[in-house]
Amino acid sequence: MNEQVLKSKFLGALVGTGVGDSLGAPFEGCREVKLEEIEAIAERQEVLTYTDDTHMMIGVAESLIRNRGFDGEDMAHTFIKNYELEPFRGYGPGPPRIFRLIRAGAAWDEVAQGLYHSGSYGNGSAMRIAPIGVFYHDNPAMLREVAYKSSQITHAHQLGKEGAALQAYAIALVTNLEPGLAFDRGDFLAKLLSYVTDGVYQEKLNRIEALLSQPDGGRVIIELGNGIEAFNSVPTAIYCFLSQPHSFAQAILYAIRLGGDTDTIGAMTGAISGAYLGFESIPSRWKNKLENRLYIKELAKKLSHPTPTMG
Ligand code: AR6
Ligand code: MG
Repeated sequence: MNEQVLKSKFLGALVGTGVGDSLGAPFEGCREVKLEEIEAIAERQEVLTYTDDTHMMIGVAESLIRNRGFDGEDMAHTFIKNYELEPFRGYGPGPPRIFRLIRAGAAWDEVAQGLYHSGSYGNGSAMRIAPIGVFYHDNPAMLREVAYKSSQITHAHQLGKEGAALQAYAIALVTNLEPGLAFDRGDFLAKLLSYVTDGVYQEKLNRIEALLSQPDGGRVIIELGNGIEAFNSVPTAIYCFLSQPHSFAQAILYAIRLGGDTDTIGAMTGAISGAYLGFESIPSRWKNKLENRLYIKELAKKLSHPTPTMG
């Protein structure tokens, strides 16, 4: 693939996360969201402010760039440093507890196991995964390993780790596709299905094709979910991307209209759509207002240069 196209996809995945997150944030927890309201609120805001989703995605990118690949200890401490600087980003209850324990000396790859008895299956490790998805886009085995290990820092439950790997793989698959060519939905879903190892995700992925053939937002919420659990949001984000694969704006708006965990489902849909369609597909009215956009773009550019060296 042409280097410029690939770079645009890295930019699209990272900026797409930020735009989806910040557009969805005002509607977190809402039951039904009106299209006009999403556009109106975005228009009224001078800056589109992001939440923990993008804040942690930035931490993932910073650590990958610094180490030219994954380093768990460094990524954990990057999360902690960023959290301590900006604790107001709307973090879920789990990560700050983990950060305090690591600060007190706990091992970065063991501490999260103790949360909620068997580790968290919240969507917090999938929402931040875009830099890993694009960075390891041509190495599915390493992608899985790094997705799991990066999740282990805060989300050690198997369903949390698997959700992160599934979201990362969806991003990787579309990063490898030329946006101008026909999109083969069946092939994309088949690849995702054969990648996931958990029955909960397989079952949800199996429902997507039927839901796409008879679009009904209510059924999407019932069958795929719109909650904070990874298994109730990662398959939904994949659905939202597939509902509008050729329009970043339409995919994001669809995701937010479902209500529920709108910032995170928006962020994850934005990551996939942006990685497929590239930076140019993200409407200027949104991306030009994204908080910290120059820094996020710089991270995406740096990430698109080095070659992965470590798993
Ligand atoms: N058993 C029961 N409930 C669980 C379990 C479990 N094993 N794991 C998670 N939960 P957390 P996040 C529930 O705290 O994933 C922010 O708004 C539990 O109720 O790990 O980083 C983000 O933007 C727990 O409080 O946080 C995301 O939208 C909740 O899942 C969202 O929060 C979240 O898990 C998730 O953030
Ligand atoms: Mg959030």
